[in-house]
Amino acid sequence: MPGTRTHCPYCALQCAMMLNPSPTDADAVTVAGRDFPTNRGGLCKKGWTAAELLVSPDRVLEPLLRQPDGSFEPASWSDALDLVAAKLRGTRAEHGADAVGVFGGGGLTNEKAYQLGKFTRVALGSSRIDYNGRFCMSSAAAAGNRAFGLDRGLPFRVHDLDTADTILILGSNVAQTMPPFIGHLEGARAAGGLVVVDPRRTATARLTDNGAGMHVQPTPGSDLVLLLGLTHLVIAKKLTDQHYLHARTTGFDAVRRSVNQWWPTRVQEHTGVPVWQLRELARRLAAGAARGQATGNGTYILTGRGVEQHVDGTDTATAAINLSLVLGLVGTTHSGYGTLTGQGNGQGGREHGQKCDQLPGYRKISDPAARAHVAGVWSVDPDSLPGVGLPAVELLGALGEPGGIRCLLVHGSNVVVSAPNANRVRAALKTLDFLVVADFFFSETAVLADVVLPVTQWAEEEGTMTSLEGRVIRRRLAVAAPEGVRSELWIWQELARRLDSASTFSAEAGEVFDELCRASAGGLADYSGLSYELLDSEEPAFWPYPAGSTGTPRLFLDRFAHPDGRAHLVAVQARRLGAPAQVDGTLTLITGRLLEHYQSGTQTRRVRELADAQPEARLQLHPATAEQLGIIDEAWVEVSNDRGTVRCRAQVSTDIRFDTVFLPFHFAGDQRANLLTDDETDPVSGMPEFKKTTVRVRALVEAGAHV
Ligand SMILES: Nc1nc2c(c(=O)[nH]1)N[C@H]1C(S)=C(S)[C@@H](COP(=O)(O)OP(=O)(O)OC[C@H]3O[C@@H](n4cnc5c(=O)[nH]c(N)nc54)[C@H](O)[C@@H]3O)O[C@H]1N2
Ligand SMILES: Nc1nc2c(c(=O)[nH]1)N[C@H]1C(S)=C(S)[C@@H](COP(=O)(O)OP(=O)(O)OC[C@H]3O[C@@H](n4cnc5c(=O)[nH]c(N)nc54)[C@H](O)[C@@H]3O)O[C@H]1N2
Ligand code: SF4
Ligand SMILES: [Mo]
Repeated sequence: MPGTRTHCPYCALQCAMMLNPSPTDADAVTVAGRDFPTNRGGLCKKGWTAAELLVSPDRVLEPLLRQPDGSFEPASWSDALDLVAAKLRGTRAEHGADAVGVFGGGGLTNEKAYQLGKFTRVALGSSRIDYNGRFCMSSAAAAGNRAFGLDRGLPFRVHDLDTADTILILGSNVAQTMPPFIGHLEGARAAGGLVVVDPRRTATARLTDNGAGMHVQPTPGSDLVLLLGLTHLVIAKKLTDQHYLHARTTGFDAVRRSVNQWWPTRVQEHTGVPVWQLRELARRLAAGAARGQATGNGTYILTGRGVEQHVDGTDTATAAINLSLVLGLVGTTHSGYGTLTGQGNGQGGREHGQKCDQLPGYRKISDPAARAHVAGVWSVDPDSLPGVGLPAVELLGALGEPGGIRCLLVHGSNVVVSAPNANRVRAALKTLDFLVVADFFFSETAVLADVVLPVTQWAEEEGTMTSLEGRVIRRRLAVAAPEGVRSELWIWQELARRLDSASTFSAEAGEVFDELCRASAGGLADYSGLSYELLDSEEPAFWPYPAGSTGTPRLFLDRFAHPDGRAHLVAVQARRLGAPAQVDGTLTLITGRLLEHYQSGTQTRRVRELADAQPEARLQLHPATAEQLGIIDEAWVEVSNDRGTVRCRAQVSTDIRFDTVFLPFHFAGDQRANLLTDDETDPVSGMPEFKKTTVRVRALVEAGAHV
């Protein structure tokens, strides 16, 4: 039997792989890397082990209904869906359509993301849908929209980076979060042009160790000041690209004035980055940009969650864009700014209607023309479509509140582990009248559900994903799904029918994709020229891809997406200078990822090789801090603040600033980093503060006591 060409189920790099029939087990497949411009046959260990989960003994294999005594009992699909439909109807009748909420995910295919948005607005009539991309891409997306008029994570191809002269990476640990990606940094690295900004000396930061690279190690949350300071230096030293600013942008004067006060010693004071490093970095970026114009080997600025997941994340991403614009990098043939999208379909998942203010094609639900177009495709009255709903953190905050949400459907997120202020989220979920979780495993969120609906996994379904470079790719069915599980497209079709929906819902991925393409036509994320046939030919397919076009590998070459065709520099200010941590014995906690685990860990904690390599959370802290607190490597510690307490072992390491500690967020129970994080959000994007939390740390036993 021939193998199946597909892509990895996990992150946004969407490495290409083959799924081949297993020689030993007729029901199983094995994974092999496949040549593709992004991964060139390479995979990380999550990708290599991905197929194990298809045959995991932990799989939920039939719908489960909670019983009055709290236990779960299996049920038939028709009984389970009848019950869900009855509860949805009852809630709507008693409390109104907005009392039903929907929480989606950036791991869903484009077809599912689109259908979930339509199902919520049409079959449920509710405005209250949002998704976990709010925790992930929202700040960068908001910054991209206001600067360029369009949000595509990388407005260029990943392999365009291969020939770069200089690459500045802020707050991303790609060496662990997208390992094959670092192949594309090799050129800049060899040229001594790789610069990594991270409070930790990560595997990515260590790539700069070849003599000429730079690792800049600011205090957490100070990147906005750092970027304002770099922009100040570029302007003060007259290193801006005046011709570019004049021809292609607006807003430079306001930005020039806004960075005036950020002279290097003041930036040093607030970021901990030495003046010499600031000057050197500004000089390098400008020299790289100038060289690029002659050689075509460009300069790129890339941001990740480390700088975006803050309450000033939108402004920080905006400041990174402003710096790129004053250097003349964006919308050229050889340079650029980009954000590294995270989840498998983090890009497509934010284009087709899962966001609370959005309709397919990256349209605004508040725009009458967009409503009319999409309502036409759905054959419903535009006035029947609800308005803007609530962004994720507010949506979770409305659970069980008066006038809030009584009934919630979760598709593709494990909020009990991954949402900020996890104690509050868990308590709020328990106040609901009815919680439905669709998953393939008993996630920590599914455990709280009234109904668990078991769904197909990646290799058991057809669909499309849009990768971090805006390339639409095919996910293909390689194995039959276990008998008792169903696709979400089928589930929504069945529920919509039971709810007497005004529009029809197909359960065929190809049909849903064709409808999505029509709904997106004329929108910013226009897919109307795409089809499964074209994608199956493996022709590169970068959106916008209007009918009759051949797609857009590099965006903005002629114009930006604002009506005036220009990029907009937006002046931003650092409002959150606060006292440095440690003044009263507190430390700054940052959270993030380990190579072996994916997100809330529902999947990777069930893969033996990955769980053995990283079985539990460990708090990374500096030896000097550890000594002060009487903590030795591997000893148990307690990390706490007003919101919660985490207990885990210590990992003493010089790879982190002495005033900062780090926890991965992949673990459950009292090792959830999100027991500590705050649910305060960025006012523009709704992004919570995941990367800067004040905590106290203490040893749970005297150092050495248990040796
Ligand atoms: N192994 C693995 N890979 C993944 C994922 C996963 O869960 N596991 N998830 C995928 C998803 S959804 C995403 S969004 C991406 C995320 O990919 P990344 O953005 O690379 O991941 P993070 O580890 O969250 O954060 C990156 C770095 O930001 C640093 N950081 C923290 N605070 C600050 C700060 O204030 N300033 C600066 N400059 N840096 C800071 C952290 O030390 C960390 O090394 O990864 C994707 N790939
Ligand atoms: N402290 C802290 N918290 C964070 C972050 C951080 O850096 N620090 N990062 C944030 C970021 S960037 C992200 S993206 C989020 C991610 O966090 P989550 O939203 O929790 O993401 P996953 O763990 O991928 O959850 C997906 C769940 O859906 C299931 N699933 C996968 N595919 C499908 C599908 O197609 N359908 C259905 N129904 N279920 C599916 C999986 O089994 C899993 O249980 O976490 C955020 N939380
Ligand atoms: S880098 Fe991402 S897409 Fe590639 S194999 Fe690893 S998890 Fe999968
Ligand atoms: Mo993410």
